[in-house]
Amino acid sequence: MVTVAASGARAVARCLELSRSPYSDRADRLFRGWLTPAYRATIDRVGEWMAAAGMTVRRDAAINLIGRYEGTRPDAPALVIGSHLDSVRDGGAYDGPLGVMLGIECVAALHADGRRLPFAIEVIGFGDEEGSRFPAAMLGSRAVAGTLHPDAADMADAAGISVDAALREFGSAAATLATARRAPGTMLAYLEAHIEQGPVLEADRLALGTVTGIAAQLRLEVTVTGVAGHAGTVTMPLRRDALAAAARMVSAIEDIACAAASDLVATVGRIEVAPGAANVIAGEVRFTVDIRAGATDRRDRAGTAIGQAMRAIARARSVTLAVATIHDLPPCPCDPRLMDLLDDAVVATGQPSRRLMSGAGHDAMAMVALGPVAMLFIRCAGGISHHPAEHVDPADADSAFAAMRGFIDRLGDEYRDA
Ligand code: HGY
Ligand code: MN
Ligand code: MN
Repeated sequence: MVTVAASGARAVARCLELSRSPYSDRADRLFRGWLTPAYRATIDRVGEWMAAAGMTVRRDAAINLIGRYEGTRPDAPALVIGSHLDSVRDGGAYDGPLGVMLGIECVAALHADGRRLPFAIEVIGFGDEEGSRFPAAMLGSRAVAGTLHPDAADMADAAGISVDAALREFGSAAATLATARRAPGTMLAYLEAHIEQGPVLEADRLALGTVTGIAAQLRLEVTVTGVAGHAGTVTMPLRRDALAAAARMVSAIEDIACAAASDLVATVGRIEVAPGAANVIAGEVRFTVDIRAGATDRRDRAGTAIGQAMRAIARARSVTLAVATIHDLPPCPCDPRLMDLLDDAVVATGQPSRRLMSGAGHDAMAMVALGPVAMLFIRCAGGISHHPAEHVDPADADSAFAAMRGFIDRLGDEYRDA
């Protein structure tokens, strides 16, 4: 059998393979939820690629997929290279899987050359980063980091299937999620390669960037409760229209974010109206609010202003308001020493180093609880992501592959000399 040499281009091709049936839960577009049939097919396939790259392969209690390539010092903490295998609804092929595939390519190259580092390398495909099936996000990497919310297992998806029931489909269970936690002191460093999902690298005509940090995130679920009624008979002054109130709240949220004139962003991405009939005044509206900024205080000032604005609107319109925090993620600084190593490795590929912030969230935000993290950004066409038009040039993936191997070698040299 002809073995294809490891490369970034092969990582791109594998991401494309995974974007089609049976690795998507939708025939007409890409959606791969955690613990779905498409997820099962995906970890089977990616597990084959990990094994072919010389790794031992296992699944932890959160059904994250973990490949391990031993080092020369069995007791040394491991370099973990990871990203996520789940996708958003109607997503692109590269957000998540590209970082996992590139990790496999780096190990495959070492294996082909018969090389070992002083430390093991583990490649982790996290099962849930997007939160596209269950309400909260990053359940896979949080399980590994040991930072799962206590009631995470009680959450249910839109069909009412709980995390526990979904795990049982894979031979695990909520009660054993704690066993996915990685023992402290066993991770030397975490490296995540990920598409930029923004326009900066393309605007600078660069293939790669070194991430300096990841923005703080606050995600809320807002419930506005009014009184449903007949659209034809309830006069305007007597209405307690939950959707009209929610609409003003959504506009107020956008106004507050725009007025901040900073890196602050706020998004209402999902809204559900009940009962949702054309001739019925809305009785209840639920919507999400996603607030992000590079610094927690900027994020929280906006959160406070948004809460005040929503309460004032609720009072003025005689509707009730309930706000639940879905997740609250502090900003994640990348490690200065690892950033320097990554910069050197990027420069060795022939392009200048370029540092930039990440407004998008990543599993590195969870993994930083276990040790120092570094992220490598890869240019994506038009900065488009969370969209079927997401595209990566195989040549840029080859540059990322070269930079990651340079990073691994530099980390190995540093570890040997320590
Ligand atoms: O929401 C995010 O930033 C990530 O894509 N999950
Ligand atoms: Mn994403
Ligand atoms: Mn992602």
